[in-house]
Amino acid sequence: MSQPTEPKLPESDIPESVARRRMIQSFGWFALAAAVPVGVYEWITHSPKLLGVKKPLRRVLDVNEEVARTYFSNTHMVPTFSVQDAAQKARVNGYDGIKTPIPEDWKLQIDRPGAEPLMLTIDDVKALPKYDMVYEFKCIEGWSQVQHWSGARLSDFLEKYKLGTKSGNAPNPDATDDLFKHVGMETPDKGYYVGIDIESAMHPQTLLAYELNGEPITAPHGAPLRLIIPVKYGVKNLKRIGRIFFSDTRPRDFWTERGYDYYVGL
Ligand SMILES: Nc1nc2c(c(=O)[nH]1)N[C@H]1C(S)=C(S)[C@@H](COP(=O)(O)O)O[C@H]1N2
Ligand SMILES: [Mo]
Repeated sequence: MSQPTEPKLPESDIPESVARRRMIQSFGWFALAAAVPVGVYEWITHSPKLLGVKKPLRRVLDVNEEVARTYFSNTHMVPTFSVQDAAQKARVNGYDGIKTPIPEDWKLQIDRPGAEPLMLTIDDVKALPKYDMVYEFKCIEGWSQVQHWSGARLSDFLEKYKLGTKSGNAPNPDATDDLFKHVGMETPDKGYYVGIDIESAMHPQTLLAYELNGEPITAPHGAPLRLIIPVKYGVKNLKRIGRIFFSDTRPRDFWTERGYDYYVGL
């Protein structure tokens, strides 16, 4: 197997908005989630003096509640396009974990705390409401393409199968402590694997996708089921999902092990 050599995006090529968001990320997603909707980010950056002023504890609690709501409402949406704008032929990139034939007995394995793993079929995923996502897929190698994917929202999936929580209940905006911090996914042969923060996993535009351009996904694009996560670069969009699990520690990540940023958000 040849050494993977996805070139790292030079810092100077990173748009200012991305650089700023990265800075905010290091400050913490919770801070961003809390700050943007209530204008606190502006307040902090433009009125540093006020930071020294003691605020009633109640205000802090309000902000915490805002965090919990935002966690679920996920107001930041990636721009979408009409179906006609999608490339007729989607580009293929990356074969790690999909070099062997798709296992004939393929099932989607979902690990759960204190319970047997769920073993699901593609029909189980198709039973959920179907969404189309036409958006600009971006690879850190420097290419992008408007692509049309369809599938079930990962958030609907977690809700239906009561996943991502320590209690075994469905995710609940009033109990974010109950949520695991990360989702891990890997191919059936474990040749490719990603870790994703739960906020991005539960974003309304994140799909368990089974169609590309209205047709079942082909093997090179990740049949029978792949992750489409528009708030992340291509690397996190794992093809041929075999297993999904949840944890509070970062799941291992193929490209992070090869020197990439873990978060790789847009
Ligand atoms: N299993 C697996 N998934 C993967 C990869 C891979 O090598 N193996 N490459 C990633 C990268 S770097 C990109 S850009 C996208 C490309 O998806 P595509 O081939 O459908 O264009 O898949 C991602 N998911
Ligand atoms: Mo990529």
